[in-house]
Amino acid sequence: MKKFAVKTTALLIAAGLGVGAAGSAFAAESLQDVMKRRNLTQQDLLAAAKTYTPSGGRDEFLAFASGGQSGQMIVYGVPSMRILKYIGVFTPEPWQGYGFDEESKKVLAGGNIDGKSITWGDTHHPAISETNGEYDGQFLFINDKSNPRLAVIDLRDFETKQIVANPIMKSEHGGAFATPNTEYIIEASQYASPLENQKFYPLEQFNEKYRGAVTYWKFDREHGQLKADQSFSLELPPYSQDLSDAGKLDSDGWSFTNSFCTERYVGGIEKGRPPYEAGCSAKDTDYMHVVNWKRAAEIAKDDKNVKIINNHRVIPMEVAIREGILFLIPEPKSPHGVDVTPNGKFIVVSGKLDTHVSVYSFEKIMDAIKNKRFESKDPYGIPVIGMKDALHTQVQLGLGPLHTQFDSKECVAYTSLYVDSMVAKWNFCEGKLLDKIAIHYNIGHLMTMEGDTTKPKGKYLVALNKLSIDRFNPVGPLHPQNHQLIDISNDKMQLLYDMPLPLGEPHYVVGIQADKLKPAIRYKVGTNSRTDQQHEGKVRAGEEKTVREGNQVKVYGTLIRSHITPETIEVEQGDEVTIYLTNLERAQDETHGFTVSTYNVHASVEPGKTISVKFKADKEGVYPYYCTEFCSALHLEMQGYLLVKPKGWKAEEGAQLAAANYTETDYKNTLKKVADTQAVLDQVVAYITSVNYKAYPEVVALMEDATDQLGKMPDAKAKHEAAAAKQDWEQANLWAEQVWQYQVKAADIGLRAKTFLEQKGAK
Ligand code: K7E
Ligand code: CUA
Repeated sequence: MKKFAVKTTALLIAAGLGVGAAGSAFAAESLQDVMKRRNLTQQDLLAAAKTYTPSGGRDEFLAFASGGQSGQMIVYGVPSMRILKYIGVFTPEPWQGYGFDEESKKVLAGGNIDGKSITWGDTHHPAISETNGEYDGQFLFINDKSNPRLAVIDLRDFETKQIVANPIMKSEHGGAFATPNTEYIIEASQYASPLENQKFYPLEQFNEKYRGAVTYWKFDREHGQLKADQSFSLELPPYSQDLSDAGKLDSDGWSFTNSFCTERYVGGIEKGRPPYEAGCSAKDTDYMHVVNWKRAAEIAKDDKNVKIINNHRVIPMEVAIREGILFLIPEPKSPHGVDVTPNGKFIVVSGKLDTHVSVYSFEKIMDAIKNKRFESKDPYGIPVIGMKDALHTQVQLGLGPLHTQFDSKECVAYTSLYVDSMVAKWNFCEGKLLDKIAIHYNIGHLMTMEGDTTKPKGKYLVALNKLSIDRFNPVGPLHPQNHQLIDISNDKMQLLYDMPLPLGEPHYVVGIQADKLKPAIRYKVGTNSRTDQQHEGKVRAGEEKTVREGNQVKVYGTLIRSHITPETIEVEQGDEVTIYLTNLERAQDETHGFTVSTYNVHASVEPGKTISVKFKADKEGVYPYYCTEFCSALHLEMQGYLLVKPKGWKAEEGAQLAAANYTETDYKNTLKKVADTQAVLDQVVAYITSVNYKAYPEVVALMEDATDQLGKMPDAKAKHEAAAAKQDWEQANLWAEQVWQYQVKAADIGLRAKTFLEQKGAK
């Protein structure tokens, strides 16, 4: 450590590059100079000042974006638009061992459908758990449109904990949407198919045998799990159900799901008919489904009200009609986006092929239902409420309205206009257009901070654009996605920043006030992070062991800077090997990784976590294993060998490891180095203990780690002294070197603690 620093400085001086000289050359440039050199306007500077986050600064909001066809999620900060994390969800994500250690493989296996593993997903709509209609920052949900699945991510560690497959759908789009207290996560089908999912029915039987559905997944907040046995669905007509939203406040207990292709058009060219796009958009209106989910949840509990399909409780349409829990309302031409206003009084629907947004009044809808004022029934007998009986207002916004989000200012909404490539700001109470801003290009969803809750936070809007065309340096025919940040704190919207997203096409993103999140610093030692339980493979320092039962070899090991215990694993060809590893670190961010050459295993082991990797040692040979995360100065030395011996192999009698022939002088030099380092260490410790370091939990954790490292010193010291007494300079020197290793690691931690305390101005 110290040695490296000295060397680098010496090199710099030798090269004649004083740090001060280089710094002052830049300091001479004024703001005006920079503006001229980089061709920046006053407007640019203002935008920069609104987004720039100085080094070490934090963002006010965090955004969770779906990764579209990447099957993952992307976390970034607002307003800096800095990407903070990719979360592996439906697709293996090697950097965090997702899909390469046993614990995460189990999570992914939860998404198997009919026993088949599906390692990709089309993630669309993230949702944050809510309490009383407000984000509570505890859990995140995301759907997979292609393979109808839903995932749960715990926001304490930003890891995926559960994936469930929908038992009756073949595709789903209208998820995930949380009810105001996260009682249920709503998931609606998209392309109708037979609910039994097992049998073939020809397209000619579409109207009779194909069905849509909406599933209400029960969420058990205490265990952070979706409960399949307490979940239920509502059978729906074979319209293409689209997005959903849960009612809130006044409309709590109800949910709204729109649809397109209520023409029930099928066939297309191969059946001698026009394509789907023509047949599915012929009518002037489609239907919004209005569901009383609170009543439905009660009804679903009674066996006589449900059909059990694939072990799942489904309320048939006739029961829903009989019980008065399902209604339809016409909505204009190929609707998309259904968004309940923060006060819960209105439902905003956009028609992709209409220039209006339609604002429905929940009060009027309830009035029509109460007075049985229906204009007709659909072909399945579902009562249809007349549009005029439900509409509050319609506002002409522009071409291709899609999605709507809300401001902290009362009655203010923002709607994306796909065809116009604009965002419209408007007032949903008075039905008035307020402002428009051009975006680049073809916006899909948009997001305001906590903009789909009962208490939107305003300030920023992110436009999720479908094309970026000329916004970035081209990187081949496929350009990055573009999230554009817009300032909405004033009457006029202002474009602030273009952010390229290089991982899939995010459809939707949710933004939460960052201070609502309370991510953990480390796990309780021995935690299986995917289940939150103590891991069967955990061990403490000194308890490491290898156990063999038949051809099953289980290695119980630990990781701590810069050492993997054990450093040699010997097995026979054909053995089934499981390696459990516990990270014993307490210091913040002190993660180790683990892999074994060519066995396709990898794990990311954060402080306190226990993981396991499993493989069959099917080839004889020598396989290095090592830590994959640069964790300390001697990270590269954090290594070991898996030795796979052919069956029946015997070691040669008296064979020995090669020695380096260290001398007494080497030993003495090492002792000197140890003494010098101790002096540095003493200074650091003196400083830390001279201030109130105990007031800082981060530092207390670091000190525990340092004490751990130093605690190992006496043993190594006794060993080098004993070897020296026997004039075994080889052993003496190496054990003295090991003492120095412990010192270096303690010094590394100590210096980090010291810097931290100095920055915090500890007294
Ligand atoms: Cu409009 Cu899948 Cu939410 Cu895309 S959906 S835009
Ligand atoms: Cu541990 Cu690198």
